[in-house]
Amino acid sequence: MLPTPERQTIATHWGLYRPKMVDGTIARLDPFELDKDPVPLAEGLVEAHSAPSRILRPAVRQSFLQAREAGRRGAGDGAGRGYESFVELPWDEALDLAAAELDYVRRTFGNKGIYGGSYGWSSAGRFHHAQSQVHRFLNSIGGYTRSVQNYSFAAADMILPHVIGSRKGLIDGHTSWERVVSHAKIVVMFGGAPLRNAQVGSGGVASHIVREAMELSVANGVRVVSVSPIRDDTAGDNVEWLPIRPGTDTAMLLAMMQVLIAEGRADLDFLSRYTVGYDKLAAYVTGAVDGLPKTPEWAADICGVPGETIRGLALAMAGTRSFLMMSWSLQRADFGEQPYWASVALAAMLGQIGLPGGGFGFGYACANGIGNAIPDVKWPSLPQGTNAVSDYIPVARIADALLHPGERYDFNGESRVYPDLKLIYWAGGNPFHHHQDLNRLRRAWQKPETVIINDSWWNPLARHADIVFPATTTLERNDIACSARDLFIAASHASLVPAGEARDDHAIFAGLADRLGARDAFTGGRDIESWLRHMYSNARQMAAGIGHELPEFERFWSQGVALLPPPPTAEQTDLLGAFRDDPEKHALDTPSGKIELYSETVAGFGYDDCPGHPAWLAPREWLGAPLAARYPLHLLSNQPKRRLHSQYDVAAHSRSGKVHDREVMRMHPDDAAARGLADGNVVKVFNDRGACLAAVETSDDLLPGVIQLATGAWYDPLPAADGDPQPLEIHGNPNVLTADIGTSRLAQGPSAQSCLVQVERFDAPLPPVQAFTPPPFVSRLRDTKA
Ligand SMILES: Nc1nc2c(c(=O)[nH]1)N[C@H]1C(S)=C(S)[C@@H](COP(=O)(O)OP(=O)(O)OC[C@H]3O[C@@H](n4cnc5c(=O)[nH]c(N)nc54)[C@H](O)[C@@H]3O)O[C@H]1N2
Ligand SMILES: Nc1nc2c(c(=O)[nH]1)N[C@H]1C(S)=C(S)[C@@H](COP(=O)(O)OP(=O)(O)OC[C@H]3O[C@@H](n4cnc5c(=O)[nH]c(N)nc54)[C@H](O)[C@@H]3O)O[C@H]1N2
Ligand SMILES: [Mo]
Repeated sequence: MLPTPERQTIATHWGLYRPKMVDGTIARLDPFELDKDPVPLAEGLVEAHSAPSRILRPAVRQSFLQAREAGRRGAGDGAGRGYESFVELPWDEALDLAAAELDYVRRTFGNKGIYGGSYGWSSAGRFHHAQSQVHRFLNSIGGYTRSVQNYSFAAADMILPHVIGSRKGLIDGHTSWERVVSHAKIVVMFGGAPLRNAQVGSGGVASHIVREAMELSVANGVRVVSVSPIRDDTAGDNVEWLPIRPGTDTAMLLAMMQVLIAEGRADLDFLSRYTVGYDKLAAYVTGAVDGLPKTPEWAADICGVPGETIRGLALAMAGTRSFLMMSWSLQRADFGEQPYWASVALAAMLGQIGLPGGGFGFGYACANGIGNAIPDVKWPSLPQGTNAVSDYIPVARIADALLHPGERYDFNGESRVYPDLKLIYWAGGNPFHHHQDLNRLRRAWQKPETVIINDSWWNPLARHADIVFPATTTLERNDIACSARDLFIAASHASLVPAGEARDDHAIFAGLADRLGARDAFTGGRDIESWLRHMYSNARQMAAGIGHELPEFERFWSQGVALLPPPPTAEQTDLLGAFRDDPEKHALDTPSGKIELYSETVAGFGYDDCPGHPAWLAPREWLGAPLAARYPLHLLSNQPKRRLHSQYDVAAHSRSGKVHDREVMRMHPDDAAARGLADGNVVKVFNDRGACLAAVETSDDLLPGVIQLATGAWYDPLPAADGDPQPLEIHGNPNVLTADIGTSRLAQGPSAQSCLVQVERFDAPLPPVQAFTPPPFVSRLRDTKA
């Protein structure tokens, strides 16, 4: 039996909370007492627990059920996905049906016909982490086709190993915030450092650190320059805003290199000792190879930052301790590999990599915890078992795979073939949130024979499924939370009774595993309590390994939170500091052992969309593209302030940010005036891929020509009874507009930020938003003729 907690705790991706219980329900969620900067995202949690759109019982799409009950399956089964009514079924029947579908596919096509990538953030607890559960389950029944990479930083993830031999400085190994703002005199942030985004951290957050870091930069007199299309990406008295056209950072970075070379300020000692390929890159930058010197004036025409400003910034960075911070957003774009490679190259020319608070790093405000000073520890997670299927797809190529099975595609030097996916199982992610070009995804999504999902709400993913299982939420189950970038391990105590007939993902998968002869392989012979005790004992061992004793389980569970001490400032290291100290002993894992400004490997792939050194490649869509004549506005679909992706969009905190129930789209007053628009007007945002409605908010915090519509409004297309391939989306989901094209043949990452649109006033009567109303339910029809 788990002990009754003295101090109840709930762990979310945006913080730890102490629930105040009154009469068996949560009256209030107070932030964890040691959080220096708690955030309001938990406000929706309790409300969403019993929202009308909670999934209460297992449900099956009507025509899918009719077909299966009539013993039919085949092409066209998926045509009604997204628009049909559902039939609620008793648990046993729904589990039988799902198990039969899984069994049919594995017997007929092999386990490779099951797509179980199931990308998504799930919830914070490590045991009930839905992705780990679904992977463990699918492995226990013979495996599945998986996905690699993520939507966050796929391009970076693929290019950085070619350049610095690892992903250090992307997800871990960062020079700490503390060291940056204590040592650097100038910090240049491409894409800024939005506090908005640093609200969250995957796995949870004990204390939010970015506001304090920015305050310390003011106190220390650090010059902070934010190079970004949006001013309020970065807050602070010391922030200089350099507005830049989206997608053009590489041009500016190349021009900064050109200045260093032309002015004799490139650090040739550093370059010769620690890098290879400088000569080839320099020949491109100076124009020796193509007759086009990448001067600040050349770059100014592209990026809109004045040439003198670019020159001044390059020289300022060369003259003092400087740090280059790149947000992940820059690489979720056409040729997103380039700005990242270029930033490493610029940092190398500045010669400060590995010095205290000098050099470069990525994503410092993209999640709380990046740049947190933490010891090198590995917190426990649920073991996922072994996957007997070796095939995979790059995660953002899902629609390509569904539409083009058997076709070849390039990926990081390999020529691969898209698998033939027959069944999709998704738990803990929302592709109708995260994927680009949702009209295309909807077409692709009709192809598989079966779609099974677990979720807690009737969100767009659930509506597009055949079999829907109701999953419990964080509030309804006991769990353990910890984050790879933080110093805490926390209990997450079950505080509310599950809504309706909701079950834990673990119980859902145990029920399926049972039917497929894999119960023991899936459960490992443990119940939930013994899993929690087991995972915690792994954490204790890990902590003991770095000389720290965590409390024994009973005390931990009772207190709710245990912390590791941060490493003393004196023991903190800088990214590539060891390499700088001894480049032979700490050689990088690149072919040369050094930083590769030119990569023979990448050049050898022969990709015109990712050549052998960083280069300016004009994106398909940007303000300088021919298409801008028709679609003159650059859409940035950045992260939402009031929620995590699509999560809890149903609750008041997120909904209070909407106007006329629509998501707010910000635009410059000049762009609004040119279209006769005023604050609060509802507009249609459109391009050749689709159209959505949104409410206008004017702001001179945006560069003219740029509009901003955050992600996460639940996809709400008008019913396409007439088969309209591009139904109007009425809620404000930008992914009906974004392009579903890989960043390059190297990384095949998502490129959502390269997106041109037009905006016009929407004068027709406003269709009511349906996204938060569950789909219609019908009772089961036994008559299945037709
Ligand atoms: N245009 C555009 N698109 C983008 C981005 C962008 O910048 N622009 N950003 C991209 C990025 S970086 C990311 S990471 C993705 C995020 O995309 P996702 O991670 O897919 O988005 P979420 O809304 O967090 O989806 C999580 C889903 O899991 C469900 N869930 C939560 N907990 C549980 C649980 O315990 N069990 C089960 N079964 N389900 C659970 C939630 O209800 C929700 O439906 O979006 C990407 N999409
Ligand atoms: N509140 C909240 N926080 C989140 C999330 C969330 O859903 N909600 N999602 C989390 C996740 S999964 C991720 S991966 C991170 C993502 O973190 P980021 O990648 O940093 O997220 P964005 O908000 O897309 O982009 C930040 C800013 O970059 C700027 N920008 C966009 N394109 C360009 C460009 O071409 N050049 C320059 N210089 N600037 C550009 C935009 O002004 C934008 O506001 O955020 C995390 N934080
Ligand atoms: Mo992400």
